[in-house]
Amino acid sequence: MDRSSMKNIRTPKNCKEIRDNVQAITGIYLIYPSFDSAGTTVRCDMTTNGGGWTVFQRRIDGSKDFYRGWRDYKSGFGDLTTEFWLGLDIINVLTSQEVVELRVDLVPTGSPAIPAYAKYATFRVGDENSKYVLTVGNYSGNAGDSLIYHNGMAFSTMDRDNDLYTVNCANVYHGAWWYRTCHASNLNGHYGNTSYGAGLSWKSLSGFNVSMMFTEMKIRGH
Ligand SMILES: [Ca+2]
Repeated sequence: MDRSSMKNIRTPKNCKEIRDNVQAITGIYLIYPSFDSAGTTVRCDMTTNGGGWTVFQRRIDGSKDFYRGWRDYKSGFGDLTTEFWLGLDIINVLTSQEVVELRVDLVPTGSPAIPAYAKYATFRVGDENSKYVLTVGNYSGNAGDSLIYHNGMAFSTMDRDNDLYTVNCANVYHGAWWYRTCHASNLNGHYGNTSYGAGLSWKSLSGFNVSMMFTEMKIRGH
């Protein structure tokens, strides 16, 4: 088999192209975003809402520490089979090479644990020079819109205070996010923490004292 010609055939730039052309099972795949000829492994959700979603954030069991600094959020960390943050640089590329929608899947802790979602027809993350500024809008779903509050904000981490509050929101709420003064959602917060705003909050669904047991943030081209 001529591997170079294989590669020419199979250079999907995202999970949607994999779903359309190759495979429709949720799992780990190699994609070829425009900047990276070597390819990048990602998790593809091929099940939810028609599939084809490139997942960039996942919390399922608290096994990974998300209280990390700028360099880790820039480059990504974790394990694609369990919990991870894909990385702000790659999120910037994936949301710049085409127009994408964002889907946020949530399962709050509690009984019964009822899944909910928020979808945004507009979603873009800027480059590092912009401090990964968030552009988000055109909400639909049943979780409520707890992201619009963060529209236009830069990303902040424990070691980079880019928010509008007197101190660093990332320190106060044990996370990393597009904090303002400070948040309406905090999905990179402290897993299982039910202190005010410190857990995986999504205010419009369950306030500030419930932490999600499951979160996924994912994108797909229109
Ligand atoms: Ca501040």
